[in-house]
Amino acid sequence: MRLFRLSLLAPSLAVANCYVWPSPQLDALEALRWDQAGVNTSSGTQVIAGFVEPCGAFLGADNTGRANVADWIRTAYHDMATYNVTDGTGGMDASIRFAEETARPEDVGDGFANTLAILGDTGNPLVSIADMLAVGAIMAIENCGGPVVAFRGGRVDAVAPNNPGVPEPQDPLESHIAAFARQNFTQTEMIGLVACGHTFGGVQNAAFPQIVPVLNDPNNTDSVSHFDSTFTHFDHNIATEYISGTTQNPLVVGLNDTTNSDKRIFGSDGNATMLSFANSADLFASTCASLFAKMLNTVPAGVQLTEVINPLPVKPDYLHFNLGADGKSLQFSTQVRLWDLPNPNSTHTVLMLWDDRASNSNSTSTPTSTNNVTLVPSKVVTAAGGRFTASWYSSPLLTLDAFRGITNMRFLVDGKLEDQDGIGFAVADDIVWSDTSCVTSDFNSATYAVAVRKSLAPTRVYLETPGQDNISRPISVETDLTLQPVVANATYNIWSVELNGVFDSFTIGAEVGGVKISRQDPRSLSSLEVCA
Ligand code: HEM
Ligand SMILES: *[C@@H]1O[C@H](CO)[C@@H](O)[C@H](O)[C@H]1NC(C)=O
Ligand SMILES: *[C@@H]1O[C@H](CO)[C@@H](O)[C@H](O)[C@H]1NC(C)=O
Ligand SMILES: *[C@@H]1O[C@H](CO)[C@@H](O)[C@H](O)[C@H]1NC(C)=O
Ligand SMILES: *[C@@H]1O[C@H](CO)[C@@H](O)[C@H](O)[C@H]1NC(C)=O
Ligand SMILES: *[C@@H]1O[C@H](CO)[C@@H](O)[C@H](O)[C@H]1NC(C)=O
Ligand SMILES: *[C@@H]1O[C@H](CO)[C@@H](O)[C@H](O)[C@H]1NC(C)=O
Ligand SMILES: *[C@@H]1O[C@H](CO)[C@@H](O)[C@H](O)[C@H]1NC(C)=O
Ligand SMILES: *[C@@H]1O[C@H](CO)[C@@H](O)[C@H](O)[C@H]1NC(C)=O
Ligand SMILES: *[C@@H]1O[C@H](CO)[C@@H](O)[C@H](O)[C@H]1NC(C)=O
Ligand SMILES: *[C@@H]1O[C@H](CO)[C@@H](O)[C@H](O)[C@H]1NC(C)=O
Ligand SMILES: CC(=O)N[C@H]1CO[C@H](CO)[C@@H](O)[C@@H]1O
Repeated sequence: MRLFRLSLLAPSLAVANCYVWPSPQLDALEALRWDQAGVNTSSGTQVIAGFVEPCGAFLGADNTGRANVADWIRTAYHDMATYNVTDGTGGMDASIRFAEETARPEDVGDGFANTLAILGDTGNPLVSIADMLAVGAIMAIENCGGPVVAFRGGRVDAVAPNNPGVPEPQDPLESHIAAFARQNFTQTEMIGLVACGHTFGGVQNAAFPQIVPVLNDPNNTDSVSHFDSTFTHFDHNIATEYISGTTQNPLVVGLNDTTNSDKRIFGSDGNATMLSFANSADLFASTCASLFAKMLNTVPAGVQLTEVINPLPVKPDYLHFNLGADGKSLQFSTQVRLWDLPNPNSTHTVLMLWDDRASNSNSTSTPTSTNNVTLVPSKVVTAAGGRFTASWYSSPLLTLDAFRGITNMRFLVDGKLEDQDGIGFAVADDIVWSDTSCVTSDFNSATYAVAVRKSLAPTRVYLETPGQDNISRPISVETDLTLQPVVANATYNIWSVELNGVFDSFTIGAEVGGVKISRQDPRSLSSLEVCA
């Protein structure tokens, strides 16, 4: 009994504020937020990490004086800066993607377009562009020397541009104070947020020729005058250099005092805030963590953000299913991500136990089941600038009885039960790929076949592929499948479609009682067997 209590206590502390897996939108946001360097950086939303590190990189070019990380942060601020706390319009909603906004003098420069282009069409309909912009800014901060910034998801993409509202360098101090007040930031918060942002990047000649001249520096071909001496990293040098009078910040020591906005802002409380930052790197970091979170969470009225998304300690992912051509065997494999294991590089014992339609859940503290398999380590990756590790373990390809299927998983990690406080990890085996999917030998035509448990009785079954609507929001493009002749006494019905010359990657969806269900198990023509 004592052991039972202890084993329950430890995970419940670790999973504080975590949601229950599976939850399609939260799973996608959690992956976007926490699966970073080393995890599928060439595909999906994790593409962001590849454009954050190395922190000094700029779109593959060296010596430009620019850094992608600075653009992620400036893009997020300019998107938020339209916020009007009085009527709740504007805020973080990706309205910065509209050409009407980027054409405004307050949004000069190509950094916004570059940043949005990186996101491209990597979208998932469950994750807004605004959420991706927020995560890009957070990764830039965290992975390049800054503090961990709490992330909440659920931003909603604007359908039209917002009113103007980004402060400009030539504006007087009263106008800056008023602009930040409209954005719901006090004067002290304004000083902080500007310093936190301007620890990255600088002012470019191309965008602000009146502030920065052509520098003729082969190490700085875009002629960028940096705000501090470490422009690709988060640190309090923005404050120490300002206070010591050694700063080269072009918005402090610029020749034309009219555009020295940082000088007016930083000095607006007699330097008290900047002095406190110069005196304490820790105070600067913790203040910036709060201010960045507030900036990213400033959203249009009516938008309901999720709770802070913490990493799940145990997260199944990449579940793959294939119903055999005979309809009787079901192939299944999964991976599981274990967060921050002690000694992540040593091999841990990870046993997966599962339930099927003929076995019952066993809720003892050390469950046993003949449905069990040992998972093998696949890779260890890091997140948030090396602060955390994620250890991935994979199952072998299991062959299950199709009728019994799989309903629930639990894990024994070094003997410790991981079952989401008794709930287990529910597995849906109701909409799966069928082995009768195949590609012709010339790779021009493919049959996509999906097996659906008869008990589900969907009205539609379709393939899903990522697309964009006419205002660039991520959507799923659906291709309907046709129900094939029903086989009496089979567990699954087969739905299929034949497509010519289509190289997209598809996931599966179905509509049941007017509700859409989606299964993230992608297949493309190149992953199919050649047709017999
Ligand atoms: C009164 C408020 C502000 C003014 C007048 C201002 C002005 C500027 C100017 C003129 C640039 C140069 C842009 C370029 O050449 O492309 C710049 C860059 C930048 N700003 Fe601000 N800014 C303000 C507030 C902020 C805030 C609150 C943040 C973020 C929290 C921020 C983040 C950045 C970043 C990261 C860059 C560097 C971009 C790059 O190097 O590509 N700024 N800012
Ligand atoms: C903010 O919204 C209020 C209420 O609609 C409006 O009166 C005010 O002009 C707006 N401010 C700006 C700068 O647009
Ligand atoms: C304004 O800022 C305060 C203090 O940070 C915060 O509690 C509040 O939720 C914000 N209000 C709006 C409408 O954004
Ligand atoms: C450019 O950077 C390299 C390496 O940091 C340095 O050796 C060189 O002196 C720099 N050139 C100029 C013109 O500053
Ligand atoms: C200083 O900058 C302001 C705002 O851009 C501009 O109107 C003014 O002409 C500039 N002054 C000089 C001397 O260049
Ligand atoms: C703030 O500090 C800077 C650098 O030491 C100094 O030049 C400036 O006069 C100070 N401003 C105020 C308002 O005290
Ligand atoms: C784990 O191994 C990687 C690669 O070999 C290494 O970079 C990392 O420092 C190791 N981590 C720990 C916690 O030992
Ligand atoms: C659960 O496991 C215990 C211990 O192995 C076993 O005695 C019991 O019969 C199991 N119960 C079920 C419902 O499988
Ligand atoms: C795993 O399954 C085997 C039979 O295949 C069984 O002997 C063993 O007790 C099971 N282990 C656990 C921990 O349930
Ligand atoms: C975009 O599509 C919607 C319908 O989905 C339509 O109402 C709207 O007019 C379209 N807008 C543009 C700019 O084409
Ligand atoms: C129908 O399917 C079940 C489950 O696969 C099987 O046990 C049963 O023998 C089948 N009946 C017939 C008539 O094939
Ligand atoms: C951890 C990991 O690498 N997961 C997956 C990345 O994407 C490929 C292709 O979708 C999967 O096969 C990996 O298992």
